[in-house]
Amino acid sequence: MAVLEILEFPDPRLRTVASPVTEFDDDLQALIGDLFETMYEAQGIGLAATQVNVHKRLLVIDLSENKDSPQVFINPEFEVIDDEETEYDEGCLSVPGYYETVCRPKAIRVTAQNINGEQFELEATGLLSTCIQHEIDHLNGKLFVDYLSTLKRNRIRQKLEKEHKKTA
Ligand code: GNR
Ligand code: NI
Repeated sequence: MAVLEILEFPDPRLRTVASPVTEFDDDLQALIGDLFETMYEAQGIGLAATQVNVHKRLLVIDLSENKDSPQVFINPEFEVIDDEETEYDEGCLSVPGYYETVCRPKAIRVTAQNINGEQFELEATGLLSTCIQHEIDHLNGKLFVDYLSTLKRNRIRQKLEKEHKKTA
């Protein structure tokens, strides 16, 4: 397993729309292992393949305190089942150091495939709902900063670009 580099906003590669996973093979297993290792190392609760420059429709989540409840979603789709909105202070490993309130639909029904290609379905509310929507946005080239005002987004972009120049 390996810790992979996480792309940071405003890297244009984060805008790539990911393609469906079609092969449920050893390479996919290895990629999923790397995604978890990268997410745990970065102390995130979720990670989309897009963030490590792999443009496949695949994401991992672990919301547990002890980091012992890994969840994998391959080719995920969701529908809104309660369009009441909830607010959450969102952060993103691709926008390090910034937290902003984002409104999203409260309850969703998710369908996805597991590591063996088997279809499953679940309903999510709360942080799981927010996190799945945040990760599926990544697969579509979207970031949480896109929900903020242009002014806020540009401020964050400028500050991160400055950081990147320092460490480049
Ligand atoms: O670690 C993460 N925390 C988080 C907090 C609130 C809403 C969404 C997230 S996801 C984020 C990890 C990440 O960037 N996933 O794409
Ligand atoms: Ni993110």
